[in-house]
Amino acid sequence: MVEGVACMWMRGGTSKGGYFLASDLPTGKAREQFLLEVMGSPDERQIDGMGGAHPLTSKVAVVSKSRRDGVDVDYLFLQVFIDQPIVTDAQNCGNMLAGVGPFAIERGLVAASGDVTRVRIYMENTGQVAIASVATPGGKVSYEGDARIDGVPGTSAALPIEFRDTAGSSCGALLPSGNVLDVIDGIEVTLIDNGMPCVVMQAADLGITGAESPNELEANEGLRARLEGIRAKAGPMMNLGDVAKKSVPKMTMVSPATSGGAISTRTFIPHSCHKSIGVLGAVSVATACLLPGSVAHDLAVLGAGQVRRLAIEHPSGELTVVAELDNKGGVRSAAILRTARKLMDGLVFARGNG
Ligand code: NQM
Repeated sequence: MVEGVACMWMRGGTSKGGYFLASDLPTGKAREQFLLEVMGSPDERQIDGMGGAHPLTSKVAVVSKSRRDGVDVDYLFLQVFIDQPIVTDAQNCGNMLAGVGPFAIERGLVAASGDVTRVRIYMENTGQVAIASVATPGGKVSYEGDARIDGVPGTSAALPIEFRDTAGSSCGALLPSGNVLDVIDGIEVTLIDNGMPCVVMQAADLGITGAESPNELEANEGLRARLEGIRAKAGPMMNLGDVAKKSVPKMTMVSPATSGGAISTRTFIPHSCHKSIGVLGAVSVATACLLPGSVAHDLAVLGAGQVRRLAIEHPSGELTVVAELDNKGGVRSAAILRTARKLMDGLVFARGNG
């Protein structure tokens, strides 16, 4: 690929990465190799590429016009590993999802209609649909606004996203082991997937308070080894098979909320500790909170009513999940608020080319 490839670099929620039209990218192994070179992987500093040397800034969204009924665009999320030559579609990303609606409108895949354009997005990684509401005053995407999300400085246009039917997105069932509580390596866990496969554990059971900073937790070698041991056993129990080279399941440790929210979290994704929490990870943790018998239920402040606002606290603030319950108390749909911003629109070059 001698010529550069059209690419928009965007912040989506608390993540950042490259947005491509599927038609602009090669396919199969050639696409993997191209994206590794674009990001500068494998290299822990990603010095020869665009990646930011952290899993949250080494992400790609591949977008195309959808042929599916009732859907505008298809979105494939790809995680580009930093220090290994791996590009995986084994997980979804609800943060990069926030940039997909604006990107689709900017590239002419979806026509803006009115002040807010609803973009129906099929998430190819998990086979589910999300609906993003994008600010389009005067028929153009606007990134300016007064919405604030924790983990991002300043304010931007509000970009609410609704999820339906996310249960069992990658694991085939909300509770893939069939249990609300399992025990792995002597630790009680709730194995759950409401959009993101997560192993939920009580922080206290792992000998931490749950108030530690991500840097402190990453420096705790004993904790990391314990989490990886649990993760390896949780993978097959969650129908994910051998997860040694996968970025799922995520490992979330919960403790009582400290700032008036529903619960406090610290999440390994799975080897670095998230500075906040993933969107679908937060939806899965909120769902665990609402399930009687889970490791999170008794620690959580749940409120009352058919619609619950659960502020999932994380190291840089909180992410509120608005969960609508069904008649059995399960989560029927979930909505979250994100923002996104266009950072760069141009051509990106693979190593040795251009
Ligand atoms: O859970 C991080 C992120 C994510 C994924 C991760 C995400 C989600 O913060 O929906 O957004 O867990 O790898 O972007």
